[in-house]
Amino acid sequence: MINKLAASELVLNPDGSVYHLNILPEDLADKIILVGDPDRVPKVSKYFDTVEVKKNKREFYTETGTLRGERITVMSTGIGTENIDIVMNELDALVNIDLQKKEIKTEHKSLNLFRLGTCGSVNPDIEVDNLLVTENVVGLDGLLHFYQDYHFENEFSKNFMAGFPYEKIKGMLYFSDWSKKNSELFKDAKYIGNTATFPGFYAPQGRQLRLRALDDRFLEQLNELGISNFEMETSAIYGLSKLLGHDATTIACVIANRRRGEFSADHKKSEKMMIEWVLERIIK
Ligand code: R1P
Ligand code: URA
Repeated sequence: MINKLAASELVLNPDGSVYHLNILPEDLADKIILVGDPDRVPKVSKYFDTVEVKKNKREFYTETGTLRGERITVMSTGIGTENIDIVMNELDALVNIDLQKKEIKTEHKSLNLFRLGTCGSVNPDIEVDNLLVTENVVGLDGLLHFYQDYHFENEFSKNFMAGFPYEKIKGMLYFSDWSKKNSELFKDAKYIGNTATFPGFYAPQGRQLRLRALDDRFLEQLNELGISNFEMETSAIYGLSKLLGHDATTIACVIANRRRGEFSADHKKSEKMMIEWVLERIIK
């Protein structure tokens, strides 16, 4: 491992903040809520008692404050695992790299990450407008294959690989699971399930507008392999958290049941319920 990083590797803004997130180490709490939609940031921070930081660049909006005396950050990631690659590396740099010296710190700091997202269900029995916490995740986006030494295997991943019928895509798959440390907090969730993270919203999620998707039975096949739901970020959050030494959990409200063709009648209400449910559990 190279300890001194070149200016081209760890890019900083003129004020010393990390390039995309546009924040400084002191702007960040150790407990971080990640949301996809930038409009979800104030919907979370409105519950904070104080807000001391409000910064943004592109789709990355950050607010840091306190709730019941504890420091907490909420940050938007935008859509997709490419964005998560940026978010996870820059969050880690903020705590584990001396930005001024551009040197990796000898002491490692672990962050506690909670993704509050929306998702679609591939299990006909999962009711919309309920919460689902991700235990296992399969990434169909390929991101973790660009990192050396990433390997994760458990019973779920072995069974999934054994049954996955799409040879063209098989090489892109990778797996991870939730942080055991956080799992206790969410054990009373309505659904604890296995999530597929897709590299797109349309054909990768089986949607067909003017273009045909790979297979009409794609989502059904995934459900038969143990997948409950899907979205576009969790594989990268869980996979990079394992590599970087952080704890991560995804909680999502199910806004669509694709097998039953149903969409939430009021997904803003489910989003609010999710935010309150999670804040109650992560800040005592
Ligand atoms: C697609 O509409 C987006 O919604 C889901 C997907 O993962 C994707 O980012 O999550 P968010 O509601 O957190 O953005
Ligand atoms: N998020 C997704 O990525 N897909 C859906 O259908 C719903 C939420």
